[in-house]
Parts: sequence; structure tokens; C-alpha cells
Amino acid sequence: MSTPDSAKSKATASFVVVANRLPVDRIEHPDGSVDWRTSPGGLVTAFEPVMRRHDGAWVGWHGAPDEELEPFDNDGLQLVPVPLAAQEIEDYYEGFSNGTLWPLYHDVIATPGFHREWWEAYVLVNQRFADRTAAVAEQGAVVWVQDYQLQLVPAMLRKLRPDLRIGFFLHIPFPPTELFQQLPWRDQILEGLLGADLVGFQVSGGAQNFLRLVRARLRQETHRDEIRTSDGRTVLARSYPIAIDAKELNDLAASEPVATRAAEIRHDLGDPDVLFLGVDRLDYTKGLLARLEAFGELIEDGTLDVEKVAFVQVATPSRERVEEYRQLRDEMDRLVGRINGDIGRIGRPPITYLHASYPRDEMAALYRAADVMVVTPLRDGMNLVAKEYVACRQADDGALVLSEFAGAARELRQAYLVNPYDVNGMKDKLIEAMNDSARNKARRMKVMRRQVAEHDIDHWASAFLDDLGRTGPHA
Ligand code: GDG
Repeated sequence: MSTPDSAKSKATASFVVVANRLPVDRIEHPDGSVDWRTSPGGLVTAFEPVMRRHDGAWVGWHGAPDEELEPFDNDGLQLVPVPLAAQEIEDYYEGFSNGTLWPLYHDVIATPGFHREWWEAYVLVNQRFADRTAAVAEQGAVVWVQDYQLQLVPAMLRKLRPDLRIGFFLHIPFPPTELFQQLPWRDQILEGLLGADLVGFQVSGGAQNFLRLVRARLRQETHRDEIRTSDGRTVLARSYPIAIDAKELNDLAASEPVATRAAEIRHDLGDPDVLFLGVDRLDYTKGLLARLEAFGELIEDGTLDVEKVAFVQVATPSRERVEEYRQLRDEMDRLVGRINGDIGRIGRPPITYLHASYPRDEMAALYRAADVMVVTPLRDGMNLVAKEYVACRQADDGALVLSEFAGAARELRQAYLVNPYDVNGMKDKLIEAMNDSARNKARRMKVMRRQVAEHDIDHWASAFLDDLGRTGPHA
């Protein structure tokens, strides 16, 4: 596809974000014309506002196989597409990224596949990302590489462009050393990351795991959060808990249309006394099955009355070509079908299961409508949904049930914390959250709202970029 001249991008940038995906989806109109629309998802949601303010370039795959696109501007963002062949999508993206690294980094909840052809594609594609970035970055530019799909890029880029200041941020957990060492290519990954001046993690445990591995496996010297590499550089490894644009979401949730829609949602659900809500990508790390089982049992054993409560579970379609995700979808269909079939009444299905993606204002209305937000991942780097719910609760009401194993649990200490593997514990916590006094709920919510408002997305990005600015021999 050719890009109109007017939309062509300027050639280089002083600030470059590198991520697996560009933050846009392509829309093809019936007349054949093409538009790009900002796409949903954790990374994009978190990152786009920062990007706009910096007027930088974004290097990433545009989402379609076997297609080479010229760099272009969209909605004020300079976008640099990286092409991927269909086989590379299978091996690098669905394979090594989502079939090896994703389960390995999430406590091996699913079994990681170790396949040499997946690894080879990962190396090749990472090199392509590094090459494209080297071509768009100005002399001395700041480059911020994102996430587990691109862990080799920092070292590859440093080799091509030693003048650059390179940061890397991992959005998912960095695993305990025992698990990481299962990876046949463990040293290459560590060396790849060490190419950065600053390696950022969601929580300090991740940074510590990394520092331990670098010391033990690569025999590099470390001092607190600094690594002195054998080629004479200093690399920092620190935590930067990712955040949300709390003000924007707060204002959206406060708006009249969202308030009206929230009331409408409750009405359509039969005006339940208590509305429980889950919002997740349909992913085995998110703990969906155990959560719904816990809720179903509470109705089955008579603790909750199906006439008085409702559970809405939004499960956004995700990675549907990866086998484990297809299996999870079937299991969810079966479980929800069984629960609703066994204990539902006419007009009162206990669980409203929505396997779909919704616009942002609909999400805000759901957050506003829900009395108890249920966020129970088995392992999660951060979990933005938990923070989003808090940001929407202007009246300091509502309750957040949150897994101890989400990064967000470090900051949202006043949530009703649960072990998501403990179904009975979860049942107790759902009831506790629901029945707690309005006063207690408000006390907890106030503290969490302050935390989310003060540590917002700007704070996150500046903390990382300020530290990056102070690193390296460039200073
Ligand atoms: C990864 C890490 C880390 C979901 N459904 C819809 C929708 N969403 C939005 C949510 C939220 C985002 O997607 C999901 O973010 P999470 O943080 O909850 O989870 P992951 O996708 O797994 O993200 C995670 C994150 O990266 C950032 O570093 O926190 O730990 O796994 O913003 O609101 N948005 C819309 N419609 C939907 O149907 N508009």
C-alpha cells in the first residue's frame, strides 16, 4: 500500500518508542480508502499520551502479514512500520513471544514450548526492529524499547548505534531465577537486555531477579541496582510501576452520558443489589475460571441469592491462534454455561459473559456501575484494570478484590487482597468486600484513589525518562 505524500513522515526523531505493535489498527472503508484507528490494549492505553507529548516516532509492526509499508504520520504520531511475514508471526509472535516467554515469565501457569525455529525467528525479527530503529533515531536520540517480544533489541541497537541512550521496560513479570533458567537461550536474553542503559521492571522483585541472574550467569559486577558491565558501561535495573491517565478516566466516568449508561446497565441486569464485575483479556494468567467458580459456588451454597446479585465478566478476545487460548475459551464457555444452566432463573442468569471488546466510555460505565470489582490474576505484571476501577469511583464507594500476585497489589494495599489459587479464600473475600460497611469502603477507596491520582502515567514516564537521562557515558 502506498501512503499519501502529505502523511509521509519526517525521516528521523530524537525520541523513539519501539514496541511489537504500532498503536493503531487499520480500518478499510467500502470505497477502498484506508484509515488508522488507535487500538486498545494495556501497553497502548498506558503509553499513547506520553508519546504525543514528546512528538516522537513509534517503531512497530502494523498488524498485517507480508506487507511492507512506508513510515507515515497518523493523528500526530510518526509511525514506522516493521514488516512481518506470516511464518514470522507464527514463530516469533505466537511462538517464542506468546508460547515460550509469556508462560515462562508468568510462573509457568501454562507449559512453555522450547522450539529452536521459534528462537531463530525471534532473533531475526529483533534484528529487524533494531535495524529500523537505528535508521530513524537521530544522533544521540533517546530510544525506549518495550516488552518481552523485543528483549534482544537493546544490545543489537547498541552495536549499531553506540551514541543512543537506550531504555527498556518489561511490562510483564520478570520470573524467579529458577524458572528463568529453564530457557535454553537464557544468557542471550540477559545479554540482550544489558545493551540498555536502564532496564525497568513493574516491581522491585523483577529487578532483583534480573540482577541476581546477571551476577550468577554472566559474572557481571553489581552494586545495589547498578551493573558494571565488562565493556565498562553502567546499567541500571529498577522498578517503575506502570500507571494510568487517572484524571482523564475520572473525568470520563464523571460525565453525564457515562452516568446515564451506568444506570442503564444496572437496570438491564434487573437492578441487582450487588453487581460484581470482571474485565480481562481472555488469558489463562488472569484467573477467570477460579473466580467464576467461586462466585457460582456462593450462589449454589445459598450464601448469595441469584435474584439479588449479578456478575458481568468482560473477556476481550486475545491471541486466538494460540492453542492454550482456544482451550481457555472453550473452558470458559463450558463453565459459564454450566453455572448459568444449573443455578440461573428466567431473566436472571448469574453470569453475563461478554466475549467482546468495548469502547472506552462503555468500560467507564461498567466500572461506575459495579459494586465489587474482581481482579484475580494468577500472575500479572501490574494490571491496569484495578487502577482504572479506582480512578472511576468518585464517590469513594465500591470495593476492589485484588490478587496478591498482581503488581498492582504493591500499591493498592487497601484492596481486599486474595490468593487467587484459594477458591474458599476468594469466596470469603467476595463476601467480605460486598458486606463491608460504607464507611470502611470509603476509607479504603480514598487512600487508593489518592495513590492512583498521584502516581499517574506522566509520573511513570517521567520517572523512567529522568533516570534514563542520567545514565550512560552520554551524560
Ligand atoms: C500487560 C501486562 C500490565 C480490556 N478490555 C477492553 C479494554 N481493555 C483495556 C483495559 C486495560 C487494558 O486493556 C488491559 O491492561 P492490563 O494491565 O489489565 O492487562 P494486559 O493486557 O495483560 O497488559 C499487565 C500492562 O501490560 C501494562 O504494562 O499492567 O500486567 O500483562 O487498560 O481497560 N479497553 C477497551 N475495551 C475493552 O473491551 N476500550
